[in-house]
Amino acid sequence: MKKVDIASLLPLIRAQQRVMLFTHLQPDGDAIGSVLALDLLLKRLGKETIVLCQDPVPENLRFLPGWEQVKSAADFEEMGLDAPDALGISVDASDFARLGNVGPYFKACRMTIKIDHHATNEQFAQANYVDESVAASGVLIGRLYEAFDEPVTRDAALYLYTALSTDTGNFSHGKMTEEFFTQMASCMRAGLPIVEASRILHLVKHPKFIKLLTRALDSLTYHAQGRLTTTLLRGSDFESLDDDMEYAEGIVNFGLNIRGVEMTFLATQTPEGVKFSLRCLPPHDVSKAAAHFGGGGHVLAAGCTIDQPFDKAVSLMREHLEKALG
Ligand SMILES: [Mn+2]
Repeated sequence: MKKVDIASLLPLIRAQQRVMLFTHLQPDGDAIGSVLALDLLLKRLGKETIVLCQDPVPENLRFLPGWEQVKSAADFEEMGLDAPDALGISVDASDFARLGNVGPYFKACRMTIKIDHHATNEQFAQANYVDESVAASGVLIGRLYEAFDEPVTRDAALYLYTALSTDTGNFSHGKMTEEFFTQMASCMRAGLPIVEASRILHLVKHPKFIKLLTRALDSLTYHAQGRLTTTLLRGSDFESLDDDMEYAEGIVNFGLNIRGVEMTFLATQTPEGVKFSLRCLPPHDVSKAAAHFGGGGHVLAAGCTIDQPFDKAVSLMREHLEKALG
């Protein structure tokens, strides 16, 4: 369970012919982009590989060549393979629980490596290559291409760009460095169709998202002299609570990205109670408010659930944040 540098990964990878790749449940662009880029690299090194993830590849990432290679636990069982003589590599999963139902296959591998960039980190592999200073796990995979002296091809460029642009909100936040843009330059050199890909990844939204966004913005209210906003999604705003909930992802940011606003929340009615997504700008800290109500998260982005009637929960949170703003 030790932390290692990139140089010590190379002999571990060279030593194994079969490699099983893993990424986290509810995979995002960094998860899928990084794991497919690594898969491609390993295939070029002559390895037999398989990629496992608990959840399916999201629809907006299905433009990536070979996305179908990401298999579920059920797919793997059907194939009738077994793990023990393989090298297992986990990519972009901060802790073991994030591997979900494919975790046991990782644990069953003869040798395990973890590659990740999260600040909160569980070193659950035998060799852990963790670097919190990079914006995306994709940057670490880019380093592996360099270390193995393998050129970035057009497909690899699509994968790496997907990883790097997803975790930085299309190059608008996160740990963007000179190395980060040098890797982007390699992607451009390889013929990355950046305009088409960024449209698919970052501009085009699902009609269900637009519908929920409309409802949420309709409810937008200013408090604390315009420094705090609130947006609401009630049960009646969803066609079907289970199916539509995932499309509300990202809506909370619209309440924050308004001139003069320093803090916001989106309240969503769920079967478990009222779910709050909190966002703020420095020097504020919404993780404290989330923790106060039994949730958690980061300083600038946090969440919690309050098991109260909708309007009651909303005013509890609003009053709490008004106090926090001072
Ligand atoms: Mn990531």
